[in-house]
Amino acid sequence: MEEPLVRVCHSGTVRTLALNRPKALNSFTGEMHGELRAALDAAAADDAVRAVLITGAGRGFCAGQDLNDPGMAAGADGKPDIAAVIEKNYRPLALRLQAMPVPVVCAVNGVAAGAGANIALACDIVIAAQSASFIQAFCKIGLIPDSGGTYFLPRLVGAARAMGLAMLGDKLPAQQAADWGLIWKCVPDVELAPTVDALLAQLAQAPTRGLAATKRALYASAAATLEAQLDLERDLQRELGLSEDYREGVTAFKEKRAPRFKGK
Ligand code: T3D
Repeated sequence: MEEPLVRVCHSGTVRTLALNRPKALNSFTGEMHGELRAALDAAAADDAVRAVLITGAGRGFCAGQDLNDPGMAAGADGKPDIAAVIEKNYRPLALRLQAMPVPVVCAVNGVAAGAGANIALACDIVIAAQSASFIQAFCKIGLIPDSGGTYFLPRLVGAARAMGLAMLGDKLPAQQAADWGLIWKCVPDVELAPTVDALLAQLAQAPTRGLAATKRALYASAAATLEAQLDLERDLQRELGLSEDYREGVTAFKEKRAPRFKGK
């Protein structure tokens, strides 16, 4: 049987999606995009899923677009039509990740280059192994950071570092990425799996609707006034105040016990 390009595995309430083209450092083909899109849509639609993990098989996380993919769009005139590839694959992927109704953790197990780096940044919490690195490789082939790179980089690390990373394409080691605030955490390689497991266990038992609303509010703040943000916070809290999880959280506090959230 042929290996899937995205390995999907479900354990408890956690859905794991592993990019699975290890010989080409899990670089994206159109086919792999299709599988990832379908897997994310399925996870989003499944009430049994309360956290998603994205990682890579083998020694790399993802080397961005597969530069050998024969499926790379060529326009009618035979010239490359990169906009078509972005429109079909990368744009929907970044937006899908942002809109996931459950937390998405990215475990960066090795090099994350080009769109591979920026798709990691589109996830909610990024943990990297110490041997991993982030490379805005686009400048080496005459392109700009895409897949949200020009959005995420300045917001996460500031304009000066964003510009340096994007214009030089240097390898940023995982520890430095964590020190700069590009990612949540860098851990020794042997601790990546247990750290990620513990994080997923925590997220999968959390009040899922509250986390989804938190994510929505934080993303919205990037382009909002304080007034608009206060309005959004009020509206989201109104909805959450009616949730079962809010009732359970307050009850558990009063009863001095651990809450049992259902994600409802
Ligand atoms: O359509 C569009 O172009 C629009 C979308 C653009 C989005 C983008 O992502 S553009 C950026 C594309 N990515 C790159 O430019 C990164 C290219 N890769 C590298 O620079 C290096 O491979 C790495 C720095 C990521 C890792 O270096 P290293 O020394 O650890 O590994 P390696 O030996 O270079 O690669 C291992 C294998 O993976 C190798 O295959 P081989 O020789 O063993 O058969 C290499 O060719 C393959 N590989 C790595 N990256 C890609 C790739 N094959 C196809 N596409 C790749 N992007």
